[in-house]
Amino acid sequence: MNRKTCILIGAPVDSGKDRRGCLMGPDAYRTAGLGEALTDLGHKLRDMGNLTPATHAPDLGDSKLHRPNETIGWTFRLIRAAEEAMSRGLPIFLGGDHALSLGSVAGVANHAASVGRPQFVLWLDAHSDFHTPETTASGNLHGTPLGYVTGRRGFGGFPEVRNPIPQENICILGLRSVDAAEKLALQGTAIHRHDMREIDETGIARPLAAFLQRVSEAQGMLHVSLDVDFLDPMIAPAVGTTVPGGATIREAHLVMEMICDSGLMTSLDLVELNPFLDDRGRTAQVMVDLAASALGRRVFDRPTPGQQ
Ligand code: 6HN
Ligand code: MN
Ligand code: MN
Ligand code: MN
Repeated sequence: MNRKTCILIGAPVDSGKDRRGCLMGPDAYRTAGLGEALTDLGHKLRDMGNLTPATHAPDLGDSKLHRPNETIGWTFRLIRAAEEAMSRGLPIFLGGDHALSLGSVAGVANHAASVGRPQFVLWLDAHSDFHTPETTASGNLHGTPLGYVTGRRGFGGFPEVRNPIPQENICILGLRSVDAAEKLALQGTAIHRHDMREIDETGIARPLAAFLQRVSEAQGMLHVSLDVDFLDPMIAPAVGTTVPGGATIREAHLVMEMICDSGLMTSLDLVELNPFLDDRGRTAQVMVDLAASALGRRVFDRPTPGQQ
């Protein structure tokens, strides 16, 4: 595993949904030892502390959307933070809810375009997060980041997406809760999507290996967005949108270990942790352990079978 400069970017985004608590996420990851886990693996570490949103109009509660202006402020701030961090190392965005990824993904895509490489996104989530502000029924913008970064319409007031992610460069793993409007919109797209039934039937390694192969052949940059609810709630209870039947601890580690073996990951989001709902910090610890697996923690040195 190459030594990297890991840049921790605390983004206590809590405006993407009604239920509060994700703002405590960045400090929970630090408390659970994320920094030490990464330095123990030989990486350099820079902790940028916690960001605040860019100046934005007040949210007056007169919209069907929940706190849209605060999320707009976060998106402006995070695009800039992502662009800056990408030229200095591997940013790890510590959420915060998944509305964080409107900014982190749009920002890393701008960087990829500036160096002439295609951007790919691996979305590990129970949900497809493919709404727009027009299609969302809940009004919760954490359900919209993949809609935004692929350039869907309806994001008035948000920063222009200068480099939309091509649909075929996105892979979603772990799906088990997709709203009717999202399902309809996804049907017409080339987004690679794998639900839990497929993962039960074929295993999680197969779709992931195929995706990583495509990233590698294209010499792409790879952003990984890990939503806590990708995991089964039995092992990761600290999230507001639990859905039964999620990834097991071993499936999740295998995903991270394969990402590590591929050497392709260039940025990472850890999102949706709500420490207020946690059980003695165990969800925060699982997320830290998964990040460590993605960055080189392993029992024995061996490549993924069939690779290298
Ligand atoms: N997440 N589809 C639901 C909604 O409210 O739009 C749930 C969104 C969950 C968001 O997973 O980050
Ligand atoms: Mn609301
Ligand atoms: Mn999500
Ligand atoms: Mn989710």
